[in-house]
Amino acid sequence: MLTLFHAPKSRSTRMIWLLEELGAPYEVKVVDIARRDGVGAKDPANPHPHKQVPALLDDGVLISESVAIALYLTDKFPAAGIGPVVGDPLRGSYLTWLAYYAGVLEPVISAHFEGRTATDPMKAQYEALDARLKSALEATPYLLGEAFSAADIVFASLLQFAREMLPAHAVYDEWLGRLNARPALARAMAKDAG
Ligand SMILES: N[C@@H](CCC(=O)N[C@@H](CS)C(=O)NCC(=O)O)C(=O)O
Repeated sequence: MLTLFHAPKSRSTRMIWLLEELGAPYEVKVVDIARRDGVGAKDPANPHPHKQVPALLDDGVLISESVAIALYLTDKFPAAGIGPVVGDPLRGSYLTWLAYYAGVLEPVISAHFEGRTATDPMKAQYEALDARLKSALEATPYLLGEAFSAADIVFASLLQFAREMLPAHAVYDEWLGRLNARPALARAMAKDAG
């Protein structure tokens, strides 16, 4: 049995969306987290090493970090077709986008959130991130091309949470429009509050 450790309106919300897209059997355990505004506290019931969310337990195996969980789940449920598996020509692109999210987007967007992207070198990194995402989405409707994937879930969840983290542009809004229409997202939002 898969158990997702979750806090409403957080980085674990997108994992409910992913589990819904996969049609996976899972349960959600809501845990408290220490939020940026000072509300909440680290929850001893949360197995995450830093008491963050998301965390996933799969029959006693703990997986943390959003992109690791996304990759683990799409590999575990390949029939859903939203995470190219080893041997698929799109596997390289899939791994690239997931690693780019964790290694580049998260730190650059954190810097932007904290007002540290007005001057170089963070300004150049922020602009490069924006340019790379825009050019991918100008070329194809989804990050991996013609088909939706878990990479879209991971990246789009940032803009669903805070649209202003990337500059205004129709290509982002049209992409979000396609994703926001997905029934699995609606189901996930209904479950988000626990
Ligand atoms: N790199 C982690 C970040 C997880 C993270 O920062 N989660 C936030 C919620 S959105 C959290 O648990 N904050 C509480 C804390 O840091 O103690 C991931 O992507 O899974």
